[in-house]
Amino acid sequence: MKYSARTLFSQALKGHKNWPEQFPNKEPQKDYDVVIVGAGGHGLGAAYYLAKKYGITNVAVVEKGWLGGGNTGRNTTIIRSNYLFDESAGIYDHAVDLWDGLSQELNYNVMFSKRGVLMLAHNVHDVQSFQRHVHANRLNGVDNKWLTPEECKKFLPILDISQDRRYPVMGGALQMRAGTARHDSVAWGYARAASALGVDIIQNCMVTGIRRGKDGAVEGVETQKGFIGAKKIGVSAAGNTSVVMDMAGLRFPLESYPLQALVSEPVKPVLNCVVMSNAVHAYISQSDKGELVIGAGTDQYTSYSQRGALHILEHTLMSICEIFPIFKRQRMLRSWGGIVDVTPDRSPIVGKTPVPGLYVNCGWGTGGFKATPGAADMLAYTIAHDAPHKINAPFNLDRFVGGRLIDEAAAAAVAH
Ligand code: FAD
Ligand code: PYC
Repeated sequence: MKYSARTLFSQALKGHKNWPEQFPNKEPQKDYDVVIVGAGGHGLGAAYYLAKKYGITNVAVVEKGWLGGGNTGRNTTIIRSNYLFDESAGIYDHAVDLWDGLSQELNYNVMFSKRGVLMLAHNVHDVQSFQRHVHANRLNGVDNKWLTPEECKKFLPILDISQDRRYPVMGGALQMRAGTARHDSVAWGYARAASALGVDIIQNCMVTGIRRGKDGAVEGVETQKGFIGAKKIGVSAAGNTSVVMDMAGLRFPLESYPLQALVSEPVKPVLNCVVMSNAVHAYISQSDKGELVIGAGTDQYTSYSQRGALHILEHTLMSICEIFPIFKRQRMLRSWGGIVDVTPDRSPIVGKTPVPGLYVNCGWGTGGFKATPGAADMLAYTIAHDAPHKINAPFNLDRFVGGRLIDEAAAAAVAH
């Protein structure tokens, strides 16, 4: 008998000591108060906060694959809150605050490591833009400071700051509360904690339809395991949101793109922080195992495939070597891709939809891992109160009608 890679992977997970006792893969009941579509960090976290903060425990998280197998398990784990606009500072910094106590909250080590994120400036535009970010961040109480090339070098000794390079380092913005976390631990930590509070996690169960009553309100979801009734539905299905929303008759302002990453063979500690270079398009950190973790750019073409084009990886590695010639002979171990859904202003949508009882968390694009606890908290709040919290209120769907965009794409000059 032949097994797919996915089957083998899920069998390997079952062999893990925490499986299945601590993450029971339930069969669905007939009815729930809330069904969350998508068992990524955001969906599992929302289920956890619904149960923990609001006592809503009759909740199911319905997942087409395995928990954490989407973007949550595929990203480069960069956590930071150094965005330009006030609204972004509100939601991303709320997330960074929650990251701080998350291991204790979940009793599961998510390995949040505040090793600092250094964003390198290579031209006058970068310098002006990053300094503007530093000022805006500080006005919002978000830590971020400007470093000269010498200060960058002092902080990151392997950095080459000679000014005759093709992309000279003209300075950098350093956020010290920023860093990385262990991505699958986040999904598993939320899953275990939610499950312990009574939440059902139903894997291998794709949602294929959203049933609405005569009054237009949601009644439940059609799935591969049959109909599951729900008074409220929260959709947190990154990359696939437009497909799921279409099931409710809604057209969403989203495009889905593959986004890739890759890791090198493990090496001894060499990189003490996260480095981002928007102009050259290189993002790199070193994992606790020693692998260099490298993020690529999105493909140019829309797709729902969890793999991207080879030339994107090639470009990424050229960029990394441009900034760090020291890595030129480093061998790569593996690469993978995920699907990210992006909005026109590259800011997320977290809130109510025009369909009564249907809520959404999407559009985090290339940058939603950092937001996981904050987004989950806000989705849970919105579902519990049938109204957004003041932090996620600006990230509503209506802004694409009214034009009150939160244009972080223009602010950063790249999608990240
Ligand atoms: P996911 O983890 O993708 O969860 C959504 C789940 O919904 C999936 O498990 C999927 O299977 C499920 N689903 C979809 N459709 C259905 C359906 N019909 N029925 C049932 N289930 C369904 N962000 C950062 O902040 N920092 C980074 O460094 C970073 N790097 C990235 C690098 C890569 C290569 C990628 C792909 C993404 C990166 N991101 C990063 C973005 C980040 O990973 C995502 O924004 C975030 O993980 C989204 O979390 P989620 O829980 O919403 O989505
Ligand atoms: O959001 O910081 C980010 C990021 C870096 C690479 C992909 N996303």
